[in-house]
Amino acid sequence: MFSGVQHIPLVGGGLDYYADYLADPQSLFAELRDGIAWQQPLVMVYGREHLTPRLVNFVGDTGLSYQYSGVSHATAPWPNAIRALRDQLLVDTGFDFNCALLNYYRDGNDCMGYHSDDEPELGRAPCIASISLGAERDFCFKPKSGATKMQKLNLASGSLLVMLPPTQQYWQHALPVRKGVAQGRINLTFRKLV
Ligand SMILES: O=C(O)CCC(=O)C(=O)O
Repeated sequence: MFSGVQHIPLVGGGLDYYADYLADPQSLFAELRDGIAWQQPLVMVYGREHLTPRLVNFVGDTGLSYQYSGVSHATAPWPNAIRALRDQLLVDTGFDFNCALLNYYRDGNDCMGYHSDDEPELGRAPCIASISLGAERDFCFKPKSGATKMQKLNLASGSLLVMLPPTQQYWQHALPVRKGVAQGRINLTFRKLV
């Protein structure tokens, strides 16, 4: 059982951070690293095709699809361990999720640029719950308005970060390159497609 939650207020939103949400993150990391059919889609950047700088997969309830890296992807069935986490998140946070985007950063060269999870199919004010496994990585936030400074959190293995509504409306987040990180990290972002 996790020890507690830290609330981080943001102007226009807020974060709940559970540093030790999972008891054995390393086993789940190994299970997912070896068991998920990871993909590396091509993405268009300034008119040129590039491989996405991380591996991904998308799981969830049957029949859903989600647009990432410019392409629509249908859900793969929930792996048992991730479905169990989805069920536990409903108990612990009160938020109900029907899919999860999985990201595998093989080392500190893999990354994700600034964006908001604000696609129309997530509804007007989505909640995003993000579980981290493996290497600790910096997670950066900046307001869309540019009004306040960038903020940084170090996401621990086994942690849960809940980005509360309406954070996606006003803030962007990113996982920058960290050249010194040799270990892999897996991130599960639970979402609700409406
Ligand atoms: O890996 C992370 O912690 C961030 C993932 C993320 O921003 C996303 O999937 O939209």
